[in-house]
Amino acid sequence: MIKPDAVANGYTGKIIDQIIQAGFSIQAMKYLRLSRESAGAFYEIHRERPFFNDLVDFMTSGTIVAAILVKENAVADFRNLIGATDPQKAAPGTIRNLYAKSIDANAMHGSDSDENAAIEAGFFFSALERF
Ligand code: FUP
Repeated sequence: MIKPDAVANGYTGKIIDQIIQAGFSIQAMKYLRLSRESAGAFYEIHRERPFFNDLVDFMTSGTIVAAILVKENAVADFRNLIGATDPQKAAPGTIRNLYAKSIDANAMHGSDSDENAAIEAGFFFSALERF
């Protein structure tokens, strides 16, 4: 998922190019804007954390791009491509290092396991949009 800060700052094309150059293929992709309810559901695991309301505010602040990406070892390779959650700690050349400004507005989301990738794909895309 390309988050609202990166879309609003005009980085969508550069980020998609970096993802493709890194060997991922795009199985499905769309622009959308999350409701508060859907953003809260997506980040349900963080509901009790102090930053939850700010996270929902941010994730509903603008358009996002959701995608299903395919690659061998995709979860680990994608997390390496996007870099650490805090952009100050993200390695040089990673998407968060290049395009994110803060830990809350950090440009990208990547699934943290194959299991969550399947759940998150189902969150954004109907069976008709996947194969
Ligand atoms: P990541 O898997 O790298 O997206 O990181 P987390 O699942 O730990 O966090 C999800 C989102 O919560 C982050 F992208 C931004 C937000 N967050 C904060 O705003 N503050 C924090 O201290 C940690 C996370």
